[in-house]
Amino acid sequence: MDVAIVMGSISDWPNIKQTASLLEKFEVSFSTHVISAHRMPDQLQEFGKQAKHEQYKVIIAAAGGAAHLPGMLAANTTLPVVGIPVKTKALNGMDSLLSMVQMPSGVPVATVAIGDAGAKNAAILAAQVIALNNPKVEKSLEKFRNNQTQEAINSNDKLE
Ligand code: RP5
Repeated sequence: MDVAIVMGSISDWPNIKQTASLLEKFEVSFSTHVISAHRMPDQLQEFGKQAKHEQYKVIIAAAGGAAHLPGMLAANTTLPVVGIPVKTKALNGMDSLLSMVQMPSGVPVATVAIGDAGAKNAAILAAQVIALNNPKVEKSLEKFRNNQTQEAINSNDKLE
């Protein structure tokens, strides 16, 4: 598998299944995992340490609240980690966003937007990395971009 999608809780899945759907569309191979940083700290560390050995090329990590999952995965691997801040009830995901994007110097988490846009952009960003060495994925991405452009152009027809 090229990409690992890791989420902190099964409660993240309704948001994160959009990431999985887009990776499928781009024909990027991936696996999905629930690994809670605070409820499964040993498993989290093990996953990060083994990720390169498992041949993953990118890790997508989604979490909400005090969202240490992506940062702790990044601390245990030199693979690129894309963080998705899950929208929370208490603070609308600002907590998730800041705890990912404000990683101290030395261990980056490539943080995307809160919620749906982030879930989709994480898949696109991961596919762009995979496309560097995979012409089939590169083609899928080009098609996706062209369709998106065409839809935006066509939306002019809806103006009165
Ligand atoms: C985080 O805490 C998860 O990523 C989730 O977004 C949030 C709440 O988890 P649950 O209490 O719903 O399992 O670890």
